Amino acid sequence: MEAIFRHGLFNASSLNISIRPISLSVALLVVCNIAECNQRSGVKSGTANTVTKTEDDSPVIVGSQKAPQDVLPESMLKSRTIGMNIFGNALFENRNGKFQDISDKTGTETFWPWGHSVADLNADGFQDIFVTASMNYPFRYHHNSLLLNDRGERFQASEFTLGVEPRRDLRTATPWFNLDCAKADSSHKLCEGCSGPVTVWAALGTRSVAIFDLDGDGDLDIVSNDFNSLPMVLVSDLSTKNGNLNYLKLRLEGTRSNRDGLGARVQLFAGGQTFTQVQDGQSGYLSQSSLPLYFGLGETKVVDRIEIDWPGGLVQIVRGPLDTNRELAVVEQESSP
Ligand SMILES: [Ca+2]
Ligand SMILES: [Ca+2]
Ligand SMILES: [Ca+2]
Repeated sequence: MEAIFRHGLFNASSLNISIRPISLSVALLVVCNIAECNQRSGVKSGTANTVTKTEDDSPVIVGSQKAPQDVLPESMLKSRTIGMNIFGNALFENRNGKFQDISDKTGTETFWPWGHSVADLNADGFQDIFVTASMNYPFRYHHNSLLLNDRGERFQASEFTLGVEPRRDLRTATPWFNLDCAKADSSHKLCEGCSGPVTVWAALGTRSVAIFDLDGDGDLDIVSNDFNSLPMVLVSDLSTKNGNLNYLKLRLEGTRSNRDGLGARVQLFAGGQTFTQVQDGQSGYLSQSSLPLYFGLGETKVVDRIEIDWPGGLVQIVRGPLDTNRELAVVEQESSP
């Protein structure tokens, strides 16, 4: 299956994407943060698999008598000085109520994240991740990441093969502020060696990203919010390139619980497989995607059954066969049948 993202605002040349699969069979939690020594949110223990946090956010190791170098995640050990690195993503696997960091072995460490949005960008039934990155002035540019889920086993960094990077015209920076080195700003450190007006540039940086079907053609598109710069609109051509695209959008309408069914757990049964999603608002950091749940179905064309566990406690069953490639609205029942 192939798909391509086109920079809608920038007319960047499209790149063919070899889209690989994504979806995880167990509950997973992705945590992104960016921090230096006194801002980290915790480290895991080597034996107790416990994540903790101190009041001043300094790192702490729980449940282990091992030396730090024996218990810190692999990604932290790549720094020469512990505590002076950027602490990137952490992907925690829920193992019967205890979480284990699997970010390195699953390929989810991107080293400079701001936030992430999760959706099935190639509609293969496995959830993919878009991770925003970069820090603007005075830091260097860092690319955004698109991690394609390789059938729940690991993620493949695909931002360059899918056309997300590089940006239009290879842009990595933008004018940030001006200095008058002849007068008011003459003592500024950046005026050294300069005697006239100076424009200081900064690296571009993406903060948030929303994923939804922007043009209503059945594939998921991406819109980013870039700090002090234009947004990026990444338009997918999956629906035109893949004549076998199969998906179902599910819009929940709550009655007894809440209007949009936030908190509902949905299981979709199709082709002998079970697809599970939670109506969590479909949101990344500082962004809000559209609410219909988007189920990529891979090769499956008919849905056999949908089970919705509404937050009010009612379990509702929608019996099939149900046609795909459309939006289906389900209204919460007033009571169990
Ligand atoms: Ca996918
Ligand atoms: Ca679309
Ligand atoms: Ca499209």
